[in-house]
Parts: sequence; C-alpha cells; structure tokens
Amino acid sequence: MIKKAAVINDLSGFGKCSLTAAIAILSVMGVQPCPMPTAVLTNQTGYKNHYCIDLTNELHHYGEMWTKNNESFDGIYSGYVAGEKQIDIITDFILKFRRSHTIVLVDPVMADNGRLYSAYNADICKKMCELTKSADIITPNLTELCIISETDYNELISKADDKNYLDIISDIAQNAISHRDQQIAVTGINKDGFVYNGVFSKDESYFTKSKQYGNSFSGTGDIFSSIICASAINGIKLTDSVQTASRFLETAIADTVKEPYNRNDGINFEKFLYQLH
Ligand code: PXL
Repeated sequence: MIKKAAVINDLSGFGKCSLTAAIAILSVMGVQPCPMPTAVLTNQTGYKNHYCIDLTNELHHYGEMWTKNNESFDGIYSGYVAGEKQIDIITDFILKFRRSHTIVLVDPVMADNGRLYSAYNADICKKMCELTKSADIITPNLTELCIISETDYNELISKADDKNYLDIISDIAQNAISHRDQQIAVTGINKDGFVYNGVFSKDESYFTKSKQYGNSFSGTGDIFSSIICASAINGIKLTDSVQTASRFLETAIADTVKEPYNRNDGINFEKFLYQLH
C-alpha cells in the first residue's frame, strides 16, 4: 500500500512554494500527498500584489469527511496558515488522525530573514509555537527558530563571524526541543559565504554545509520540509534526509542563478526532481 500524508498548506499560483512544492516532491518520493488547502492565493505574499481566498471556514470539512470515509495517514505535514483559527483546526486534526506510526511534521511557517510574512502577526505566531510542541519533527528556518525560542534574531546573526556561532545555534535548538523524541531541522543558517542546515535531537547536533548563492528564495523552506517529510515516512533518518535536501537545494539554486532571477519566483527544482526518485 502506498504511504499517504495529509498536507495542510496553501496553494499559490506563483512562487513554487507550499502545495506546489509538496505535491511534486512527496509524489516523486513515492508518498501520496493528500492536500488540505488552507488558502488559495494568486501568488505567494512576497510579491507586490496578491489575493488570498482564505479557507478557514471550509477546513473542518476535511477532517469530518476523511473520518467518515475512514481515511488514515502515515504522515501529517502542516505549513502556511491563513489565520490563527486554522491552527486550532490543525491541532484537532492531529488529535483525530495520529496513530502510533504517524509522523507529524510541523513546518512553523511564520517569517524569514528576521521579518514576519506579511499576513502573519504575533497572535498567529504564539499559536504556531504551541502547535510545534505536538510535532515529531519541526523544520523552522533560523528566524522561526528565534521566534520559537524567544531569541533576538538580529543579536544572534550579529555573532555570525564568531567561531562558536554554530554551537550557539545548537544550544538554542537543543533548548527548543519540546519533548524527548522531538527532532528539529533548522534551515538557512548563513555563515562565511556558506549556508548551513542543522539537525538537532536531545543527544545529537549535526550540520550540513552548502555554497550560498544570493540570499533567500521563495519556496526553498517548503522544498526542504517536503523532502524531510517524505523521507521520514519512508523510514530514512533525519541526518541523511537533511543531507539529501541540502544537496538538492544547492543543485536547483545553482541552476536558477545562471540566468537573471526574481527571488519571489522560486527556484528551478522541477528538472531535478528525478534525483529524488
Ligand atoms: O514559503 C512560505 C510561504 C508559503 N505560502 C505563502 C507565502 C509564503 C512566504 O511568503 O506567502 C502564501
């Protein structure tokens, strides 16, 4: 039987993020994505203009119908939310559908480069931080790790040249682990012209190192989390899947920057998907 994951995220017409990334990546990695769209957007919110169809009032139907139809999931994977109330619905969904083998991955999408996404506010972030506590794996970027751990982002990145910068981040991440079996994969740690991704569990810290091209691209966090999600469902350990995700992003970003690009448009990942098969 094919493994299945409920994927709770938005559908954006441009930006190669959220469900656009998750559906492609889970599929090529042999996991059936079952989309539960939190919102439908003309494009992700980093562009100058966007229009968002907020599905908060529809979201509960998914849990209700999927219960009636006796559906079950090997993974539950959440990302971008269109409001605070959606986080209650996701919490409820996890309670209903989690079984002993289910991998719950929460990508606490809130912010990047020290700034909240335009549709987010402090109340949504507070709830999102609560939601991370129920996850087996969380995949914050460095800004989101700071929000979860109540660390000042600007103060932290001002230490990027310190030789113990990665140790400082390890300590922050280790302290943010909310229960014994939780693992954290942190994306987008910039230092000395490289991008590091970190994996943290109660007794392990591990970093991957990739070349840094440009600053940040739309959707890279979603591609990263989707690879981690499919890999975890396929029984692959997090240190290995973070390595795979780092190499995949490095390849796709190197290809993207060969020509003029707009960071909002995301990266050329489609032509490398076969490498994840
Ligand atoms: O990739 C994060 C993300 C997901 N979904 C939407 C976004 C963003 C980041 O800006 O706007 C709609």
